[in-house]
Amino acid sequence: MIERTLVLLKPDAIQRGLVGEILKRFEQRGLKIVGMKMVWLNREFTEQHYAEHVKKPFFQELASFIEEGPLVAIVVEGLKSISAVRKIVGTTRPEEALPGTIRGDYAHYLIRGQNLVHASANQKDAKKEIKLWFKNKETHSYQRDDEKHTTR
Ligand code: DAT
Ligand code: MG
Repeated sequence: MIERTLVLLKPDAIQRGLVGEILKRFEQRGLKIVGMKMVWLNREFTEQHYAEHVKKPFFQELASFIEEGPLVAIVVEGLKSISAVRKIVGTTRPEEALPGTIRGDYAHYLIRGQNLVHASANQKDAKKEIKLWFKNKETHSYQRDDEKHTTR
């Protein structure tokens, strides 16, 4: 099933100059970027995005980090993209993430939630998060020229 999922290149990815490196991993896999923008969060929006974590002990640190600078939000489309993207991203704790994953290649310590990327966890979250982050007009259905080679 063709799905869409929300991915955030968190402020640490921008500060460390890893935006291109991270985008490349989705692009070269044949997953399609159908929405993209730079956003600087305020607390109200952070609480909406991380509603499930607002009461957790790590939330204040996570929120202060995610609001510290701009991030890049993208929508990624493709076959089973929700679970595929989570695999490309790796486990929440970078020290447990497999080499070859984004977190496993570029992070090791989880400091203030700095693990480079957010990716929707399941279909319900993906739907909710894309609606929160992108207006309908800000996502685009289009064909990539390489699809005749990479897509069934
Ligand atoms: P994920 O981002 O892998 O979906 P999550 O939804 O459980 O993980 O948590 C959201 C973010 O919060 C996560 O990327 C990093 C931070 N975080 C999660 N658990 C944490 C913890 N125990 N201590 C510090 N930060 C944590
Ligand atoms: Mg999550």
